[in-house]
Amino acid sequence: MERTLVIIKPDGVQRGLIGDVLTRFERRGLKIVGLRLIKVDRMLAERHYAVHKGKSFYDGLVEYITSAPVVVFALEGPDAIQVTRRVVGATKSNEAAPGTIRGDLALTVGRNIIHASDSPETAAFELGLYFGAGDLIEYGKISDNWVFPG
Ligand code: DAT
Ligand code: MG
Repeated sequence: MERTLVIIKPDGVQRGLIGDVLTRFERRGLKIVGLRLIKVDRMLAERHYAVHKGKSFYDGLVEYITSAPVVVFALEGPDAIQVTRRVVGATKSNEAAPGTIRGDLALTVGRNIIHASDSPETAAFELGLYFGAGDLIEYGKISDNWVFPG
C-alpha cells in the first residue's frame, strides 16, 4: 500500500471540477484518506515548489498556486503514486492523453488543474506539508476486498 498527495489547483476549483476529479480517483478504487479545502500561502508554496526554484516558470507557478483556494487530498492504494500520476496525465496538458485528467480537462502547462506527487520520497514530503500527524484516517471500506483482494 502507498499514499500520495494530490492538489486540485485554483483553476480546477474555479472551473467547478472538484467533483469530476475526485470521482475519477474514487472510481479507480483509490481510497481518500484525507481531504481539505485550503488557501496555500506563499511560504507553503515556496516549500512545495522548492525543487523548481530558479526555473523560468517558478514565479508564475507560485503566483498561480496561491491565487485562490485549492483542494488537497491524500489517496491510498496499491501502487497509488504511479497510478495517480497516470490518471493525472502528462505535465504539458496539450500533450496529455485523452482519458487522463489533464488530457480531458486542461489545455496548457501553466493551467494544468492538478498536482500529484511523483515518487515515494516526494509523496512523504508533500503529505507532511499538507497534513499533520493524525490528519490522515485509516479505515476500511466495504469495497476494499473487491478492489484489492487478499
Ligand atoms: P508535474 O505537475 O506534472 O509534476 P513538474 O513537477 O515538472 O510537473 O512541474 C510542476 C508544475 O510547474 C507543473 O504542473 C506546471 C509547471 N511547469 C512545469 N514546466 C513548465 C513549463 N515549461 N512552463 C510553465 N510551467 C511549467
Ligand atoms: Mg511535479
